[in-house]
Amino acid sequence: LDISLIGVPTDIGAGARGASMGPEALRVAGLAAVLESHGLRVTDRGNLNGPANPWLPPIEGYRHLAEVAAWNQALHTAMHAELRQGRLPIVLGGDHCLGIGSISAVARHCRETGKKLRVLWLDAHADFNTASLTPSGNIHGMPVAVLCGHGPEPLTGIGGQTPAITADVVRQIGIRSVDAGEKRLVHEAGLEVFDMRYIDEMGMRHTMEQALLGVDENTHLHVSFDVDFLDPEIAPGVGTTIPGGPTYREAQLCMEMIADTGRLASLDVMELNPALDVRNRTAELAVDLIESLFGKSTLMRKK
Ligand code: DIR
Ligand code: MN
Ligand code: MN
Ligand code: MN
Repeated sequence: LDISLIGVPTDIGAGARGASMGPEALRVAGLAAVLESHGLRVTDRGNLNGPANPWLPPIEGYRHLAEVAAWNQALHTAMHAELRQGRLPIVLGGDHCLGIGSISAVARHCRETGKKLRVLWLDAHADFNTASLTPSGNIHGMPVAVLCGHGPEPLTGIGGQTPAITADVVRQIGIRSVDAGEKRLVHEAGLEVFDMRYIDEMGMRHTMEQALLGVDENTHLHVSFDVDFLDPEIAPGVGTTIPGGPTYREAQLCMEMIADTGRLASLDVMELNPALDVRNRTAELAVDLIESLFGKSTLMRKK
C-alpha cells in the first residue's frame, strides 16, 4: 500500500489561529515512521501553498471565503492526483474547512472509477452550518453542508459537480455540539448522526457496526478525523474543545473497526492545533490512533 502525506498548513477556516502548524506537529510525532513500521510505503509530498490568514470579520456570513476557496481548490487538485495514481492520501490539516477540497476529490474519483463512497465524519461538531445559520462565520463549521450543496458557489463548485456528495454517504460519529439552526438543517438533509448520546447508550462497537453497514468490496471508505472528536482530557490541542467525547479506548475501538473493513482509501486529520497543545501529546495521540486505523492491534491476528 502506497501512502502519500499532503500537508495543508492553514487555519483559514478556524476560529482560533494555530491549526496551520498541524502538519509539522504530526510529522514531529513520527507519523511516517509509524506507518512504515507496518510495512506501508510512505511518501511525504510536503506542504501545499496558499494565501495567508488575514484574520478578518465575516462578510455576508463567511470569513475568508476567497482564501478558503483557494486552499480547497489546491487540495482538491493534489488529492485527486494522488487517488488517480492509486495511492492512499492522508491530509495533514489544517482546519476542517479543508474537508471540502479533500472529499470533493474523493467523490470525483469515485464517480470516475465506479466506486461507492462512504464518508465517516468523526467530530464533536456536525459542521453543517450555512452563511445564514453560522454563529461565527468560520467556514470550518460548514464543510459537510457545502459538500451536500448548501453553500456559496466558489466552494460548492469545487470538483465540477454540485453537490459533490449526497447526505446518504455520510455517517457522523461523536457529535455533541450542534448550533440551533444547524440542527434543523441536519434533520432536513437526513444526515445519519451517531451522537455521544447514541454512543453512551449503545456503545462504540454497535455504533461502528451501524456506521459501517453496507461497506463492501466496492466501497471507497474515507475518514475525516477532526481531532476535537476526542475527549479534551486526552486531546487538548484543538481550537474548540467540547467535553464528553470518546475515551482513549473508545477511540481505539472506532479506529480498529474501521481498519478491520480493509476498505480505508483516504484520510483527513484535521483541526490539530499545536499552539494549544501540551508538549505535542495531542499530535502523538493522533498518530497512535492513525496507527490503529492502519491495522495496529494488540495481538497477532490472522488476516
Ligand atoms: C461552530 C463551531 N459550530 C461554528 N464549529 C466547529 O462556528 O460553526 N468547530 N467546527 O470546530
Ligand atoms: Mn470539524
Ligand atoms: Mn470539530
Ligand atoms: Mn451522554
